Amino acid sequence: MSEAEEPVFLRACRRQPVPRTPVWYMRQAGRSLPEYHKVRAGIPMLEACTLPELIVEITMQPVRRYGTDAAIFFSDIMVPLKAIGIDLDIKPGVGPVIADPIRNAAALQRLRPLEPGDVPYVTEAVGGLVRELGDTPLIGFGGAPFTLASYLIEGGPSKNHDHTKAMMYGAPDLWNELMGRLAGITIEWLKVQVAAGARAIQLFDSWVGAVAPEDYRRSVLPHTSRIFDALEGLGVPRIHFGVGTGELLGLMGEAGADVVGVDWRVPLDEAAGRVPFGKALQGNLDPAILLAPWEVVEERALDVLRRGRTAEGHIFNLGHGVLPATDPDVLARLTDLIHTESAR
Ligand code: 1CP
Repeated sequence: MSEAEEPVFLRACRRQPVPRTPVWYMRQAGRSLPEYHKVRAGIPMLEACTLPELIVEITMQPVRRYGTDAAIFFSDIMVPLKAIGIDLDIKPGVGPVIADPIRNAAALQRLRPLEPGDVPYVTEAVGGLVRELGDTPLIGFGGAPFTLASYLIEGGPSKNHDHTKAMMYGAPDLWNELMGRLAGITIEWLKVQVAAGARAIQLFDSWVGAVAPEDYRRSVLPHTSRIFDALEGLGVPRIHFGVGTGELLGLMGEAGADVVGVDWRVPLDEAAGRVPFGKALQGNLDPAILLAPWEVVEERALDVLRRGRTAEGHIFNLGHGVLPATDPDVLARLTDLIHTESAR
């Protein structure tokens, strides 16, 4: 395929001209879709992530329904940690829960490197998806070290990340060892997906907005940069996303991704001025807006589109994941709106 014929999603990631703005949604697969609840019934989340046929079906569901410009692999950021033997579960209505949180050097020994043979179902599922998807690119993804560390140290979802920050501030050697091991695991996890056919990757640092810029620079950036550096030679666009990261957008840009994800708190024209030169932006409609009447959705979505035009490249998305209560028909209408209006 010549470069001119590459899918619009990949071209926007590379800051090339596009005939219309590409659209996909974080959490487009999953809880907001009735067909998802149907196929997942009775199958625990982590088990679902090891079943290639089910992974393919769930990943395809939103692509079929909405005609999004990219698919996101159905898995979870915790799957590679489960695969190396960490005792964890994903509890319905809660999220990841770790049986024995990692808070000292001895516990760190449980974090061994990931090998491709630990996740054969990922290779199989990505291969199956590449066949099903045709031209639509598959986005592989993984958790960034800070966000994974937070789950491992806190033992589950956390509001203030107290224990995590206590280690970051108070035990820098232990912190760096933990972050280094997690970066290594994520590098392997992402490489497996790209080797099997994923055409872009997204690194989720969902909770890193809790960290101040100087601490991000000192304690997070080196580890995250290592991941983007390790993937550079693979030739797939790299997307970097976090929530509440308005003050970190410049530093996240420095970490090395091609595309910086923006949540709904910073308008895209403002965000474009905060990231270094040479970055595309992804975002950033507040997911809660989809619960408002259509006129509101339309007005706000067009505003995102307008502001996105000031960026070097723009991929339309929500500022965070689709909320479970979202009406899928609204997402279908939104996708059509973005496709039509951005082509004018
Ligand atoms: O049973 C269920 O349906 C559980 C809900 C669920 C789903 C559908 C969880 C539990 N994970 C997932 C899939 C998932 N997780 C995807 C699928 C693809 C898609 O986006 O369509 C992705 C990309 C993730 C990534 C993920 N997991 C992130 C980063 C993205 C984000 O939302 O910020 C995080 C933080 C997790 C942890 C996690 N897993 C599940 C939940 C509910 C959570 C968050 C818990 C918390 O609030 O801390």
